[in-house]
Amino acid sequence: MTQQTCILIGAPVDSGKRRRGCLMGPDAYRTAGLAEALRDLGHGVQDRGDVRPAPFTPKPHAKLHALEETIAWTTALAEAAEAGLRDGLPIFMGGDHALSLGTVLGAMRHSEAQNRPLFVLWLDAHSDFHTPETTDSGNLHGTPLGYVTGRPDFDGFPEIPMPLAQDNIAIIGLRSVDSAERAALQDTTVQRVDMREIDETGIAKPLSGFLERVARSNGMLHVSLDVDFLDPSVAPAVGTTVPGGATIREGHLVMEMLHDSGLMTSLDLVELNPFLDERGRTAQVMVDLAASALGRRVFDRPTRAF
Ligand code: 6HN
Ligand code: MN
Ligand code: MN
Ligand code: MN
Repeated sequence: MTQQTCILIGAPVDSGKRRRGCLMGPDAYRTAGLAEALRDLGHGVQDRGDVRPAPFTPKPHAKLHALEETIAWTTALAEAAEAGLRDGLPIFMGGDHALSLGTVLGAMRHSEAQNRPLFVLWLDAHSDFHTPETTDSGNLHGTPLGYVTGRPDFDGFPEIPMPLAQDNIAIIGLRSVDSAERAALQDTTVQRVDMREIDETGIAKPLSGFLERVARSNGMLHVSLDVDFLDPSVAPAVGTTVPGGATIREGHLVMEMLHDSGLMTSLDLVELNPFLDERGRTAQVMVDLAASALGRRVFDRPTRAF
């Protein structure tokens, strides 16, 4: 198994929505033993501590919650992501999904410097494709895919160098998409895999199709794992639970396939709200999934094409 240098980066972002608690996420992952699990697999692990937002002045906004703070996090996390990608495989311990405004931006800058295309795998019940104009909730954790694909009205956010190509995005696990997001997504080539497709065909098939495309393009692959991708019965510690989510086995299969592919270059663990957890079990599930993505296996098996 290839050994990696895993760079753990705490991203205690709590500004992407109104319900508080995701700021405790990084320490929950540390407590649940993320670093130890990765070291047990033979990887090098560096915990760089928690990122802080760039300086900002909060300004009230008629609709958007904590806009200035979220912009400040985006600036800081894009830099942390770029630096982390230069040194190894960054794993962002969130924090709510607004952190991906910054981590994907950083990955875009890095892949541009490497002259390799960036692909993004979004494992989520939601599509997070809003713009600051289309969001009804005003919660910016619902906007990162809108931002990185160059949708309008992200005033004040860092400039997007070159929008992420729609063809390079897959969203898997969908079961809660707002009508404005649906309308916008329907005009795109973003690969959308909802729970019905997963029920009908299994999760491996759409995922392998996507991974094949990444491999063919010699792409870099950023994976963003939202806790609510999983069913709330197995992962209750999230503010935006939606019934009918992925099972533990579907989650692990995705992670195992990612590992077999050797393609993943950065990983977000987002939306864990330890205040809502039951004796740390959601944090533990997320640590176990990350370990699967980095090669944890019960038995060795012959490598097969993904
Ligand atoms: N997430 N579409 C809803 C909204 O408020 O815009 C939910 C967003 C959920 C965000 O999954 O990270
Ligand atoms: Mn999300
Ligand atoms: Mn979600
Ligand atoms: Mn919405």
